[in-house]
Amino acid sequence: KNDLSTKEIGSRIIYFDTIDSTNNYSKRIAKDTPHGTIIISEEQSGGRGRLGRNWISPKGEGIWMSILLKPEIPPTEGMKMTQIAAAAACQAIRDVTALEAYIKWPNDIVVHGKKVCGILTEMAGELNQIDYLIVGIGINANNLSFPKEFKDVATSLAIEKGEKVDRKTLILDLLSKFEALYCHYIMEGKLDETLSIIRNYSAVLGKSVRIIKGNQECYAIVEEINDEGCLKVRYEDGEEELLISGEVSIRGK
Ligand code: BT5
Repeated sequence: KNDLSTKEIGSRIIYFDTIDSTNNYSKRIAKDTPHGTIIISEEQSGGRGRLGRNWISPKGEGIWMSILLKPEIPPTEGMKMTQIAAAAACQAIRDVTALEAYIKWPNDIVVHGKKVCGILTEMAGELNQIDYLIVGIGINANNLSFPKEFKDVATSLAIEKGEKVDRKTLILDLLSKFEALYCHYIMEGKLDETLSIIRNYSAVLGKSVRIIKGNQECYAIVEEINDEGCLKVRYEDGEEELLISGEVSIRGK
C-alpha cells in the first residue's frame, strides 16, 4: 500500500529484497523509467559510496534507496540535489526520531559525531542538459552493530536513540520533505529553504576541519556556505577557497 503524500516523487516504487546497489539498478533502467521513481532494497550486496568506496547495507536494518529524477537542468546544477537530499534527510531524522542530527557538508548526516546517513548523487547526460539524475540515500536506521573498522565513524538511529525506528514513517517523511525542497528549487530556482536547513544544522560551519582532496590533506576554517551551496574555507596560511561538493571529504580536526 502506498501512503505517500507526494505528487511526483514516489509516483512509482520498485522494491527489492536484495540488489547489488539501488543506484546501479536505477542506472540500468533509467532510460525507460519515469521521473520520480523510487528504487528501494532491504539489502545491497554492492552498496557504493563516493569515489569507489563501499557502503555496507545489511538486510532489513537500513533504508537503502535511490530517487530517479529527470529535471531540465545542466549537470553543473546536479550536485544541488545532494544538498536537497541532505537537508530533507537531516530534517526528517530530527522530526521522526528527535535525535540531534547534523549535516557534514556535502553528503553526510551525523548524530553524536558519527555517520548515520550518506548520499551519493550520480548523473548522465550532455553538457547543457542531463538525461537523468540518481540520488542515492543510505540511512543506518536499525543496525545494531557495525564491523569493527567502522565502530568509531558509523552509528545508527536505533543505537543512538536506544530503540528501533519505524523505517516507513521515516521514508514517507523524508520523501515529502525532499519533494517540497526539490519543487521549490526546480520551479522557482530557489535553494534558499535547503540552504537554511544546511546552515542551521551544519556540523562544519565556523569549525576547523581537515580537508581531503585526492591524496592532499590540509586544515581550514569553514567560513560560509554560499548561496550556491559551495563551502568557503580559509586555510592556515590565510588563503581562501570555494569548494564544490563532490571533490572533497571533510573530517573533524
Ligand atoms: C557516501 O559515500 O556516504 C554515500 C553513501 C550512499 C549510499 C546509498 S544506499 C542507496 C544507494 N545505493 C548505493 O549503492 N549507494 C547509495 P562516502 O562519503 O564516500 O562514504 C563512504 C564511507 O563511509 C566508506 O568508505 C566507509 O568508511 C563509510 N561507510 C560505509 N558504509 C557505511 C555505513 N553503512 N554507515 C556509515 N558509514 C559507512
